[in-house]
Amino acid sequence: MKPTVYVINGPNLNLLGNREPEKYGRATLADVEALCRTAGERHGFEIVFRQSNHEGELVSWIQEAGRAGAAGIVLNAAAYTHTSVAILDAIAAITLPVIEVHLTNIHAREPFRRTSYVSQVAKGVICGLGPQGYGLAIAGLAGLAGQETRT
Ligand code: CA2
Repeated sequence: MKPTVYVINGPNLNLLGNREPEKYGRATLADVEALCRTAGERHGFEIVFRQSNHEGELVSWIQEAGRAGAAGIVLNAAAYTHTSVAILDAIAAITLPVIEVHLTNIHAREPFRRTSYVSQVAKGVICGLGPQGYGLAIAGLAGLAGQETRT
């Protein structure tokens, strides 16, 4: 059985591609999911892809990934990145690597976006590269897991 990577997306990311394309681009969340599945195939991972607008649901999925013994989590917690001690605590309570991803460069935007609770407990952080950041995060998890990659 292939190891699993959870890709977890936070609030409003369901709107991707339909609103504010100048900020977040034209790719939809379905496009991001397809990109993740392609990267998963390349790196030998099963992909569980989720999105929620609810903080507690994100916390439950982080716990689920921990219980399931996943290879890692790719997490775009969206606005909860900057506010959620609950998500920080959930990540701190599991041992799997979490790669924090943002479509935009959160350091080049409003000052409040420079604070990330997720970064304090993430193994790595990728931001500003758009949807390809998700693929790079999956490649990073493959490297950490010593996973064979298809050329
Ligand atoms: O750049 C990112 O990926 C963010 O996580 C996106 C969040 C934002 O709060 C973070 O600071 C950075 C916002 C997600 C909202 O997504 C939308 C997509 C299309 C239209 C409106 C919102």
